[in-house]
Amino acid sequence: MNKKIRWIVSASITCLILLGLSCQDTKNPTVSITEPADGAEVADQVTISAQAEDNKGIAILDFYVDDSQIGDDGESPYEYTWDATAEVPGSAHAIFVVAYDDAGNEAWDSISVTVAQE
Ligand SMILES: [Ca+2]
Repeated sequence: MNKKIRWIVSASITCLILLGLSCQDTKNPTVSITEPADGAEVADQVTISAQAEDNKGIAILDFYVDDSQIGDDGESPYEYTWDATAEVPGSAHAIFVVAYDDAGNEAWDSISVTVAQE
């Protein structure tokens, strides 16, 4: 191997190592549901709000009610409106929000709410 090729090869390997270290995002985002409050009584159109942060940037938040995804939001403020009008009065429901960063790391938060009696 002549000197020039050897230099190119070693420079390329160094670049790959540096690139890998600087680009890899292994830090999970954080997320918390800010509205409604855990244990709240809800009715009609329920706005679900969440705060999410990440060292590199949030890609998207997925919103779930009772294990079914009802929507997502990719821009702050993160929120989605759940239509609870068809739910049984007095019934309890789990609200679950998952946040993903650009590298696919995730975080989640969940609360439970009760649909108000008529
Ligand atoms: Ca991250």
